[in-house]
Amino acid sequence: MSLKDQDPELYQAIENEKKRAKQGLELIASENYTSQAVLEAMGSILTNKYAEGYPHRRYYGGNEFIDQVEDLAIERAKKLFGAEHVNVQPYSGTPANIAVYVALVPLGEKIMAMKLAHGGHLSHGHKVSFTGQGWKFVHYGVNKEGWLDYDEIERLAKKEKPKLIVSGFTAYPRVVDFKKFHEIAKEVGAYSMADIAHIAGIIATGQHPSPLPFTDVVTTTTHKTLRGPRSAMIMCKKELAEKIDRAVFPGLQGGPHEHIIAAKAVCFKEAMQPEFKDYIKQVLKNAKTLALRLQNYGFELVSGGTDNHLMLVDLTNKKVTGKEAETALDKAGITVNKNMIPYDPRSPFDPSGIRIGTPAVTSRGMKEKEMEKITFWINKAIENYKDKKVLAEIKKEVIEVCQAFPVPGT
Ligand code: DSN
Repeated sequence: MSLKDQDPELYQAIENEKKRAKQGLELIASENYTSQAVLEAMGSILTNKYAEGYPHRRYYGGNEFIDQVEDLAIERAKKLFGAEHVNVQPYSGTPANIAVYVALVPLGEKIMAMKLAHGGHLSHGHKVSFTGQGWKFVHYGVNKEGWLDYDEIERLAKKEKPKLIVSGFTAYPRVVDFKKFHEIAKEVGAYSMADIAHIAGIIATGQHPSPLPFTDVVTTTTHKTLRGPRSAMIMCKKELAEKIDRAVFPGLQGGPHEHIIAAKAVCFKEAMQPEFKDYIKQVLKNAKTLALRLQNYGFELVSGGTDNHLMLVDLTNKKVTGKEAETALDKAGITVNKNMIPYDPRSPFDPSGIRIGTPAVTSRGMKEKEMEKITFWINKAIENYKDKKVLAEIKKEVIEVCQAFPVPGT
């Protein structure tokens, strides 16, 4: 029986979400739209199978085809990123990061990472995350202009002597010098780890310097710029393979989600195609256009611009808070997220900024012309953030333009 017939209530919720996706502009920097093929693999019968263990070393019978699926995902990921070893089983980004910490750093020992308020991640040792409770994190930040200061990071590493140094960020709009991070780690006898979740697609297509092969461990989610299923993986040097694999299973996880692993294999193949490289090129062009146009409207961008798919807008001079801007834009059919800016005097619940990204709108085929239109709407919505009528008018225009840009998979 079809979902529609068997469970109309749930079916309707999905249809509503489809409509929301089609009628709105998705500018959340970590979101994207997967292909039909990725969706198909995720919805396949592979979800039925238990496959605890690793390919050709399982705790259950009947895994000959599951092994083929996982082998394909591993081989493709290795090729795509030039990795020595890949574990495709982590369920998501945070569990992947925890698995690395478990594998390489005894509980209670020191790890260094970027603070959340400056563009890090909860799983990089924030106190409300288990990571911040299980290990002793020391945090670096960006300078007053919003840039990483490698001399300062080196000074802190020498003083604190962590066992692991984490690079990779969720709200840093500039190129990251992964080589420098690795060198600092080696200087103090630490492992180097890069969490490339946000920029994985940019790295895979050679449009941002890669942390591989020199970084000891690289984690990534697979659903952001990489445009795959909501999941993650860990890449590492051969000599760390056993530790990492053991930390994932049996250390932290049980049965792998082979339907999602299949979808990752599909995504890795897609990411090797010339069309994907062109897609990422456009993501970057769109981000540059959006950033420049916002600046023309008097918006201040942390670090003064962007080199990647995202930008951080400091709304202080606009006399609007991040929460007010997010709410107003929502009403106008434009989805962004409120975000702390470095040295933010406000709270995470109502910070001074918003984060904007172009991966999702670019997957719909939008280009520079649409980015200009989008900045016009963003400016208008923020200038009139209390005016329901203006926001409703913008929403109407947004819906009209969106009709010409189908959402993949809907
Ligand atoms: N939620 C992701 C982001 O938006 O960057 C990180 O987990």
